[in-house]
Amino acid sequence: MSYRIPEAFVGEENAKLAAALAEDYAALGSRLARRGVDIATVTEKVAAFAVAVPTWGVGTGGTRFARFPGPGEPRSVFDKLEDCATIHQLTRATPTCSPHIPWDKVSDYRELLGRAKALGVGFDAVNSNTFQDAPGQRLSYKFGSLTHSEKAVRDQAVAHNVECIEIGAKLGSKALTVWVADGSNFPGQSNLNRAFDWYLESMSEVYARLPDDWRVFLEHKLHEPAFYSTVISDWGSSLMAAQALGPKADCLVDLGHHAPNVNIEQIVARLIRAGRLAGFHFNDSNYGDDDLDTGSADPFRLFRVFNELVDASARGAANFNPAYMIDQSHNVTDPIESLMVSAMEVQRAYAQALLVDRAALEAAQAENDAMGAHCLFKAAFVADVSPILMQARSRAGGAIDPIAVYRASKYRAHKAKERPAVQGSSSGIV
Ligand code: RM4
Ligand code: MN
Ligand code: MN
Repeated sequence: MSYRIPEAFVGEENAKLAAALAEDYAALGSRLARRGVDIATVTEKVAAFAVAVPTWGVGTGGTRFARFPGPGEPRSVFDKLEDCATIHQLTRATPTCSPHIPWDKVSDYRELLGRAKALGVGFDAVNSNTFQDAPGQRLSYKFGSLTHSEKAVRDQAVAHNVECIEIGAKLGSKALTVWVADGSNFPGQSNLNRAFDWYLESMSEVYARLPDDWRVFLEHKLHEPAFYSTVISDWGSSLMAAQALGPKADCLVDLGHHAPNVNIEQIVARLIRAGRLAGFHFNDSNYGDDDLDTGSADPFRLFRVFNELVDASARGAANFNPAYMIDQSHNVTDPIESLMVSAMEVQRAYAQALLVDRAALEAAQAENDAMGAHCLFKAAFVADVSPILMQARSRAGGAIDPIAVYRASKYRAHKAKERPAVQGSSSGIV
Protein backbone atom coordinates (compact mmCIF):
# COMPACT_ATOMS: atom_id res chain seq x y z
CA MET A 1 0.00 0.00 0.00
CA SER A 2 1.51 3.31 -0.94
CA TYR A 3 1.48 6.11 1.62
CA ARG A 4 -1.22 8.78 1.59
CA ILE A 5 -1.56 11.52 4.15
CA PRO A 6 -4.37 10.38 6.49
CA GLU A 7 -7.43 12.64 6.44
CA ALA A 8 -7.49 12.50 10.23
CA PHE A 9 -3.96 13.93 10.33
CA VAL A 10 -5.06 16.91 8.22
CA GLY A 11 -7.99 17.41 10.61
CA GLU A 12 -5.74 17.34 13.67
CA GLU A 13 -3.34 19.87 12.16
CA ASN A 14 -6.26 22.11 11.14
CA ALA A 15 -7.68 21.99 14.65
CA LYS A 16 -4.51 23.69 15.93
CA LEU A 17 -5.11 26.67 13.65
CA ALA A 18 -8.90 26.85 13.64
CA ALA A 19 -9.38 29.46 16.37
CA ALA A 20 -6.83 31.87 14.90
CA LEU A 21 -8.35 31.45 11.45
CA ALA A 22 -11.86 32.16 12.73
CA GLU A 23 -10.59 35.36 14.30
CA ASP A 24 -8.66 36.50 11.22
CA TYR A 25 -11.52 35.62 8.89
CA ALA A 26 -14.00 37.60 10.97
CA ALA A 27 -11.65 40.59 11.11
CA LEU A 28 -11.12 40.53 7.35
CA GLY A 29 -14.87 40.10 6.88
CA SER A 30 -15.61 43.32 8.70
CA ARG A 31 -12.83 45.18 6.92
CA LEU A 32 -14.20 44.10 3.55
CA ALA A 33 -17.79 44.82 4.59
CA ARG A 34 -16.77 48.47 5.15
CA ARG A 35 -15.76 48.49 1.49
CA GLY A 36 -19.06 46.93 0.47
CA VAL A 37 -17.53 43.50 -0.22
CA ASP A 38 -19.23 40.35 1.08
CA ILE A 39 -16.50 37.97 2.22
CA ALA A 40 -18.77 34.92 1.90
CA THR A 41 -19.27 35.57 -1.83
CA VAL A 42 -15.54 35.95 -2.42
CA THR A 43 -14.83 32.78 -0.43
CA GLU A 44 -17.36 30.81 -2.48
CA LYS A 45 -15.81 31.99 -5.74
CA VAL A 46 -12.32 31.11 -4.56
CA ALA A 47 -13.51 27.68 -3.44
CA ALA A 48 -14.95 27.04 -6.89
CA PHE A 49 -11.71 28.04 -8.64
CA ALA A 50 -9.47 25.23 -9.90
CA VAL A 51 -6.12 25.09 -11.63
CA ALA A 52 -4.56 22.00 -13.22
CA VAL A 53 -1.10 20.80 -12.26
CA PRO A 54 1.33 19.48 -14.88
CA THR A 55 2.34 15.83 -14.48
CA TRP A 56 5.85 16.83 -15.54
CA GLY A 57 5.98 19.39 -12.74
CA VAL A 58 6.05 16.86 -9.90
CA GLY A 59 9.49 15.66 -10.95
CA THR A 60 12.56 17.78 -10.27
CA GLY A 61 13.28 19.91 -13.30
CA GLY A 62 16.66 21.05 -14.45
CA THR A 63 18.51 23.63 -16.43
CA ARG A 64 20.64 23.22 -19.53
CA PHE A 65 23.53 22.58 -17.16
CA ALA A 66 22.32 20.01 -14.66
CA ARG A 67 19.50 18.31 -12.92
CA PHE A 68 19.71 17.50 -9.24
CA PRO A 69 17.17 14.75 -8.56
CA GLY A 70 15.56 14.65 -5.14
CA PRO A 71 14.55 11.68 -2.99
CA GLY A 72 11.29 9.87 -3.68
CA GLU A 73 10.86 11.28 -7.16
CA PRO A 74 8.00 9.86 -9.20
CA ARG A 75 9.23 7.09 -11.50
CA SER A 76 6.15 6.76 -13.66
CA VAL A 77 2.90 8.50 -14.40
CA PHE A 78 1.29 6.40 -11.66
CA ASP A 79 3.66 7.90 -9.10
CA LYS A 80 3.06 11.35 -10.59
CA LEU A 81 -0.67 10.91 -10.09
CA GLU A 82 -0.12 10.16 -6.41
CA ASP A 83 1.82 13.40 -5.99
CA CYS A 84 -0.80 15.37 -7.94
CA ALA A 85 -3.49 13.86 -5.71
CA THR A 86 -1.56 14.92 -2.60
CA ILE A 87 -1.33 18.48 -3.91
CA HIS A 88 -5.09 18.47 -4.38
CA GLN A 89 -5.76 16.77 -1.06
CA LEU A 90 -4.04 19.59 0.82
CA THR A 91 -4.94 22.59 -1.36
CA ARG A 92 -8.32 21.50 -2.78
CA ALA A 93 -7.42 23.71 -5.71
CA THR A 94 -6.03 21.21 -8.23
CA PRO A 95 -8.60 18.52 -9.09
CA THR A 96 -7.02 17.75 -12.47
CA CYS A 97 -3.59 17.15 -13.91
CA SER A 98 -2.36 17.86 -17.40
CA PRO A 99 -0.49 14.93 -19.01
CA HIS A 100 2.43 15.14 -21.43
CA ILE A 101 2.80 12.56 -24.20
CA PRO A 102 4.97 10.51 -24.70
CA TRP A 103 6.32 11.10 -21.17
CA ASP A 104 3.09 9.75 -19.67
CA LYS A 105 2.43 7.00 -22.19
CA VAL A 106 1.23 3.67 -20.73
CA SER A 107 0.05 0.43 -22.24
CA ASP A 108 -3.33 0.46 -20.50
CA TYR A 109 -5.21 3.77 -20.25
CA ARG A 110 -8.16 2.18 -18.50
CA GLU A 111 -5.84 1.24 -15.68
CA LEU A 112 -4.45 4.80 -15.59
CA LEU A 113 -7.92 6.32 -15.53
CA GLY A 114 -8.98 3.90 -12.79
CA ARG A 115 -5.96 4.85 -10.70
CA ALA A 116 -6.68 8.56 -11.17
CA LYS A 117 -10.30 8.06 -10.16
CA ALA A 118 -9.27 6.11 -7.07
CA LEU A 119 -6.95 8.97 -6.14
CA GLY A 120 -9.67 11.56 -6.77
CA VAL A 121 -8.04 13.40 -9.67
CA GLY A 122 -9.00 13.85 -13.31
CA PHE A 123 -7.17 14.74 -16.51
CA ASP A 124 -6.92 18.16 -18.08
CA ALA A 125 -5.56 19.19 -21.49
CA VAL A 126 -3.12 16.73 -23.09
CA ASN A 127 0.23 18.18 -24.17
CA SER A 128 1.89 16.83 -27.28
CA ASN A 129 5.65 16.75 -27.56
CA THR A 130 7.46 17.13 -30.84
CA PHE A 131 10.33 19.11 -29.38
CA GLN A 132 12.46 16.04 -28.77
CA ASP A 133 12.84 12.62 -30.32
CA ALA A 134 11.08 9.79 -28.51
CA PRO A 135 13.10 6.57 -28.16
CA GLY A 136 12.78 4.51 -31.32
CA GLN A 137 11.18 7.31 -33.30
CA ARG A 138 11.59 6.85 -37.08
CA LEU A 139 12.29 10.44 -38.19
CA SER A 140 14.03 13.15 -36.19
CA TYR A 141 12.61 16.50 -35.09
CA LYS A 142 16.06 18.07 -35.04
CA PHE A 143 15.05 20.49 -37.78
CA GLY A 144 11.39 20.82 -36.91
CA SER A 145 8.22 18.82 -36.63
CA LEU A 146 4.87 20.21 -37.79
CA THR A 147 6.78 22.68 -39.98
CA HIS A 148 9.69 20.48 -41.05
CA SER A 149 10.82 20.91 -44.67
CA GLU A 150 10.11 17.21 -45.34
CA LYS A 151 6.51 16.12 -45.61
CA ALA A 152 7.23 12.74 -44.01
CA VAL A 153 8.39 14.43 -40.79
CA ARG A 154 5.36 16.73 -40.78
CA ASP A 155 3.11 13.71 -41.23
CA GLN A 156 4.79 11.96 -38.33
CA ALA A 157 4.26 15.03 -36.10
CA VAL A 158 0.60 15.22 -37.16
CA ALA A 159 0.18 11.53 -36.34
CA HIS A 160 1.69 12.11 -32.90
CA ASN A 161 -0.80 14.90 -32.17
CA VAL A 162 -3.66 12.71 -33.37
CA GLU A 163 -2.43 9.96 -31.05
CA CYS A 164 -2.45 12.50 -28.19
CA ILE A 165 -6.11 13.26 -28.93
CA GLU A 166 -6.90 9.54 -28.89
CA ILE A 167 -5.11 9.06 -25.57
CA GLY A 168 -6.79 12.15 -24.13
CA ALA A 169 -10.22 10.89 -25.21
CA LYS A 170 -9.59 7.71 -23.21
CA LEU A 171 -8.66 9.80 -20.17
CA GLY A 172 -11.61 12.20 -20.31
CA SER A 173 -9.59 15.21 -21.51
CA LYS A 174 -11.29 17.80 -23.65
CA ALA A 175 -8.34 19.68 -25.12
CA LEU A 176 -5.00 19.28 -26.83
CA THR A 177 -2.22 21.77 -26.11
CA VAL A 178 0.28 22.20 -28.91
CA TRP A 179 3.54 23.97 -28.34
CA VAL A 180 5.96 23.64 -31.25
CA ALA A 181 9.62 24.37 -30.76
CA ASP A 182 9.98 24.71 -34.53
CA GLY A 183 11.85 27.67 -35.94
CA SER A 184 15.35 28.55 -36.98
CA ASN A 185 18.66 29.49 -35.38
CA PHE A 186 20.20 31.29 -38.35
CA PRO A 187 18.87 34.10 -40.51
CA GLY A 188 18.29 32.52 -43.89
CA GLN A 189 17.95 29.02 -42.45
CA SER A 190 14.24 28.84 -43.20
CA ASN A 191 11.60 30.73 -45.11
CA LEU A 192 9.56 32.55 -42.45
CA ASN A 193 6.34 32.49 -44.46
CA ARG A 194 6.59 28.96 -45.72
CA ALA A 195 7.14 27.66 -42.19
CA PHE A 196 3.87 29.30 -41.13
CA ASP A 197 2.07 27.76 -44.14
CA TRP A 198 3.32 24.34 -43.16
CA TYR A 199 2.18 24.92 -39.59
CA LEU A 200 -1.32 25.75 -40.79
CA GLU A 201 -1.37 22.79 -43.16
CA SER A 202 -0.25 20.35 -40.44
CA MET A 203 -2.45 21.83 -37.74
CA SER A 204 -5.52 21.75 -39.94
CA GLU A 205 -5.03 17.98 -40.22
CA VAL A 206 -4.82 17.77 -36.43
CA TYR A 207 -7.81 20.09 -36.09
CA ALA A 208 -9.88 17.86 -38.35
CA ARG A 209 -9.36 15.00 -35.90
CA LEU A 210 -10.65 16.87 -32.84
CA PRO A 211 -13.81 15.39 -31.36
CA ASP A 212 -16.81 17.76 -31.41
CA ASP A 213 -16.51 18.76 -27.78
CA TRP A 214 -12.73 19.29 -27.90
CA ARG A 215 -10.61 22.39 -28.29
CA VAL A 216 -7.01 22.83 -29.36
CA PHE A 217 -4.83 25.28 -27.45
CA LEU A 218 -2.11 26.94 -29.52
CA GLU A 219 0.78 27.92 -27.28
CA HIS A 220 3.16 30.62 -28.48
CA LYS A 221 6.68 31.20 -27.24
CA LEU A 222 9.15 33.89 -28.23
CA HIS A 223 12.32 31.85 -28.41
CA GLU A 224 14.17 28.74 -27.30
CA PRO A 225 15.22 26.34 -28.65
CA ALA A 226 14.91 28.35 -31.87
CA PHE A 227 16.86 31.52 -31.16
CA TYR A 228 16.45 33.40 -34.41
CA SER A 229 12.83 32.75 -35.35
CA THR A 230 10.10 30.64 -33.80
CA VAL A 231 7.15 29.75 -36.00
CA ILE A 232 4.49 30.56 -33.38
CA SER A 233 6.47 33.20 -31.53
CA ASP A 234 3.78 35.55 -30.28
CA TRP A 235 0.09 36.06 -29.71
CA GLY A 236 -0.31 37.64 -33.15
CA SER A 237 0.91 34.51 -34.94
CA SER A 238 -1.12 32.40 -32.55
CA LEU A 239 -4.29 34.39 -33.19
CA MET A 240 -3.78 34.29 -36.96
CA ALA A 241 -3.42 30.53 -36.74
CA ALA A 242 -6.45 30.10 -34.47
CA GLN A 243 -8.58 32.20 -36.79
CA ALA A 244 -7.41 30.25 -39.83
CA LEU A 245 -8.02 26.87 -38.18
CA GLY A 246 -11.53 27.44 -36.88
CA PRO A 247 -13.63 27.99 -33.77
CA LYS A 248 -12.19 25.08 -31.82
CA ALA A 249 -8.70 26.62 -31.85
CA ASP A 250 -7.79 29.17 -29.19
CA CYS A 251 -4.61 30.86 -27.99
CA LEU A 252 -2.88 29.75 -24.82
CA VAL A 253 -0.82 32.22 -22.82
CA ASP A 254 2.18 30.80 -20.96
CA LEU A 255 3.29 33.68 -18.76
CA GLY A 256 6.97 32.97 -19.36
CA HIS A 257 6.79 33.00 -23.14
CA HIS A 258 7.17 36.72 -23.76
CA ALA A 259 9.97 39.23 -23.95
CA PRO A 260 10.82 40.83 -20.61
CA ASN A 261 8.55 43.76 -19.71
CA VAL A 262 5.87 42.86 -22.24
CA ASN A 263 2.43 43.87 -21.01
CA ILE A 264 0.96 40.38 -20.76
CA GLU A 265 -2.36 41.50 -19.31
CA GLN A 266 -2.95 43.58 -22.41
CA ILE A 267 -2.32 40.51 -24.56
CA VAL A 268 -4.85 38.71 -22.41
CA ALA A 269 -7.33 41.56 -22.86
CA ARG A 270 -6.88 41.45 -26.65
CA LEU A 271 -7.35 37.68 -26.83
CA ILE A 272 -10.50 37.96 -24.71
CA ARG A 273 -11.76 40.65 -27.06
CA ALA A 274 -11.14 38.36 -30.03
CA GLY A 275 -12.97 35.57 -28.18
CA ARG A 276 -9.87 33.41 -28.51
CA LEU A 277 -8.33 33.08 -25.08
CA ALA A 278 -7.70 29.36 -24.52
CA GLY A 279 -6.28 29.74 -21.05
CA PHE A 280 -2.97 29.80 -19.25
CA HIS A 281 0.20 28.07 -18.34
CA PHE A 282 1.01 29.84 -15.09
CA ASN A 283 4.59 30.37 -13.96
CA ASP A 284 6.81 33.35 -13.33
CA SER A 285 9.74 34.79 -15.19
CA ASN A 286 12.45 37.40 -14.95
CA TYR A 287 14.08 36.91 -18.32
CA GLY A 288 12.35 34.43 -20.58
CA ASP A 289 10.98 30.92 -20.20
CA ASP A 290 12.41 30.73 -16.68
CA ASP A 291 9.57 28.53 -15.41
CA LEU A 292 9.87 30.05 -11.94
CA ASP A 293 7.12 29.36 -9.43
CA THR A 294 3.89 31.22 -10.15
CA GLY A 295 3.73 34.56 -8.37
CA SER A 296 7.20 34.14 -6.85
CA ALA A 297 8.91 37.00 -8.69
CA ASP A 298 6.12 39.30 -9.80
CA PRO A 299 2.83 38.64 -8.00
CA PHE A 300 1.56 42.03 -9.16
CA ARG A 301 1.68 40.87 -12.77
CA LEU A 302 -0.35 37.79 -11.87
CA PHE A 303 -2.87 40.06 -10.18
CA ARG A 304 -3.03 42.29 -13.26
CA VAL A 305 -3.76 39.26 -15.44
CA PHE A 306 -6.52 38.17 -13.06
CA ASN A 307 -7.93 41.66 -13.06
CA GLU A 308 -8.54 41.27 -16.81
CA LEU A 309 -10.18 37.89 -16.24
CA VAL A 310 -12.49 39.12 -13.51
CA ASP A 311 -13.31 42.18 -15.60
CA ALA A 312 -14.15 39.97 -18.61
CA SER A 313 -16.33 37.73 -16.55
CA ALA A 314 -18.13 40.70 -14.96
CA ARG A 315 -18.79 42.07 -18.46
CA GLY A 316 -20.01 38.68 -19.67
CA ALA A 317 -17.42 38.58 -22.47
CA ALA A 318 -18.34 36.19 -25.27
CA ASN A 319 -16.59 32.83 -25.69
CA PHE A 320 -14.80 33.36 -22.40
CA ASN A 321 -13.95 30.05 -20.81
CA PRO A 322 -10.23 29.95 -19.99
CA ALA A 323 -8.47 26.76 -18.91
CA TYR A 324 -6.09 27.24 -16.01
CA MET A 325 -2.92 25.19 -15.80
CA ILE A 326 0.44 25.55 -14.09
CA ASP A 327 3.60 24.96 -16.12
CA GLN A 328 6.84 25.36 -14.21
CA SER A 329 10.11 23.66 -13.50
CA HIS A 330 11.35 23.07 -9.97
CA ASN A 331 15.10 22.98 -9.72
CA VAL A 332 15.82 23.76 -6.06
CA THR A 333 12.59 23.01 -4.23
CA ASP A 334 10.42 20.02 -3.48
CA PRO A 335 8.08 20.08 -6.52
CA ILE A 336 5.03 19.25 -4.39
CA GLU A 337 5.68 22.27 -2.17
CA SER A 338 6.24 24.49 -5.21
CA LEU A 339 3.05 23.38 -6.90
CA MET A 340 0.99 23.80 -3.74
CA VAL A 341 2.29 27.33 -3.20
CA SER A 342 1.75 28.17 -6.87
CA ALA A 343 -1.84 26.92 -6.84
CA MET A 344 -2.45 29.06 -3.76
CA GLU A 345 -0.81 32.07 -5.43
CA VAL A 346 -3.14 31.70 -8.41
CA GLN A 347 -6.11 31.65 -6.03
CA ARG A 348 -4.71 34.63 -4.17
CA ALA A 349 -4.45 36.70 -7.36
CA TYR A 350 -8.02 35.71 -8.23
CA ALA A 351 -9.31 36.67 -4.77
CA GLN A 352 -7.50 40.01 -4.89
CA ALA A 353 -8.90 40.73 -8.35
CA LEU A 354 -12.39 40.05 -7.02
CA LEU A 355 -11.84 42.87 -4.52
CA VAL A 356 -11.35 45.56 -7.15
CA ASP A 357 -14.18 48.08 -6.80
CA ARG A 358 -15.11 48.08 -10.48
CA ALA A 359 -17.78 50.78 -10.32
CA ALA A 360 -15.47 53.18 -8.48
CA LEU A 361 -12.62 52.30 -10.84
CA GLU A 362 -14.77 53.03 -13.86
CA ALA A 363 -15.80 56.37 -12.39
CA ALA A 364 -12.17 57.32 -11.72
CA GLN A 365 -11.23 56.27 -15.25
CA ALA A 366 -14.06 58.33 -16.72
CA GLU A 367 -12.82 61.38 -14.85
CA ASN A 368 -9.21 60.75 -15.88
CA ASP A 369 -8.27 60.50 -12.23
CA ALA A 370 -5.11 58.52 -12.85
CA MET A 371 -3.92 58.41 -9.24
CA GLY A 372 -7.38 57.74 -7.86
CA ALA A 373 -7.83 54.82 -10.27
CA HIS A 374 -4.39 53.46 -9.51
CA CYS A 375 -4.92 53.63 -5.73
CA LEU A 376 -8.21 51.76 -6.03
CA PHE A 377 -6.54 49.12 -8.15
CA LYS A 378 -3.59 48.80 -5.81
CA ALA A 379 -5.83 48.60 -2.73
CA ALA A 380 -7.13 45.26 -3.99
CA PHE A 381 -3.62 43.96 -4.63
CA VAL A 382 -2.23 44.82 -1.20
CA ALA A 383 -5.18 43.29 0.69
CA ASP A 384 -4.11 40.17 2.57
CA VAL A 385 -6.69 37.63 1.44
CA SER A 386 -4.97 34.66 3.12
CA PRO A 387 -7.84 34.03 5.57
CA ILE A 388 -10.21 33.66 2.60
CA LEU A 389 -7.98 31.07 0.96
CA MET A 390 -7.51 29.21 4.25
CA GLN A 391 -11.22 29.20 4.94
CA ALA A 392 -12.06 27.93 1.44
CA ARG A 393 -9.51 25.13 1.81
CA SER A 394 -10.50 24.00 5.25
CA ARG A 395 -14.22 24.00 4.41
CA ALA A 396 -13.44 21.74 1.45
CA GLY A 397 -11.47 19.34 3.66
CA GLY A 398 -8.02 20.65 2.70
CA ALA A 399 -5.27 21.93 4.94
CA ILE A 400 -5.34 25.41 6.44
CA ASP A 401 -1.55 25.40 6.04
CA PRO A 402 -0.72 22.89 3.29
CA ILE A 403 3.05 23.28 3.52
CA ALA A 404 3.11 22.71 7.29
CA VAL A 405 0.89 19.62 7.01
CA TYR A 406 2.92 18.25 4.11
CA ARG A 407 6.17 18.64 6.02
CA ALA A 408 4.75 17.23 9.25
CA SER A 409 3.39 14.20 7.40
CA LYS A 410 6.88 13.27 6.11
CA TYR A 411 5.25 12.36 2.79
CA ARG A 412 8.53 12.74 0.90
CA ALA A 413 10.41 10.44 3.27
CA HIS A 414 7.66 7.82 2.86
CA LYS A 415 7.95 8.09 -0.91
CA ALA A 416 11.74 7.89 -0.77
CA LYS A 417 11.33 4.43 0.78
CA GLU A 418 8.59 3.34 -1.59
CA ARG A 419 10.26 4.68 -4.73
CA PRO A 420 13.83 3.55 -5.04
CA ALA A 421 15.59 5.73 -7.64
CA VAL A 422 15.55 4.35 -11.16
CA GLN A 423 17.81 5.17 -14.06
CA GLY A 424 16.41 7.26 -16.88
CA SER A 425 13.23 8.32 -15.09
CA SER A 426 11.09 10.64 -17.20
CA SER A 427 10.38 12.97 -14.29
CA GLY A 428 10.62 16.67 -14.87
CA ILE A 429 11.80 18.78 -17.74
CA VAL A 430 15.31 17.70 -18.53
C1 RM4 B 1 7.69 24.56 -23.12
C2 RM4 B 1 6.23 24.93 -23.07
C3 RM4 B 1 5.33 23.75 -23.00
C4 RM4 B 1 5.83 22.68 -22.07
C5 RM4 B 1 7.30 22.39 -22.28
C6 RM4 B 1 7.83 21.36 -21.32
O1 RM4 B 1 8.50 25.68 -22.91
O2 RM4 B 1 5.99 25.79 -21.99
O3 RM4 B 1 4.05 24.12 -22.56
O4 RM4 B 1 5.10 21.53 -22.37
O5 RM4 B 1 8.04 23.58 -22.17
MN1 MN C 1 3.89 26.04 -21.32
MN1 MN D 1 7.61 27.09 -21.38
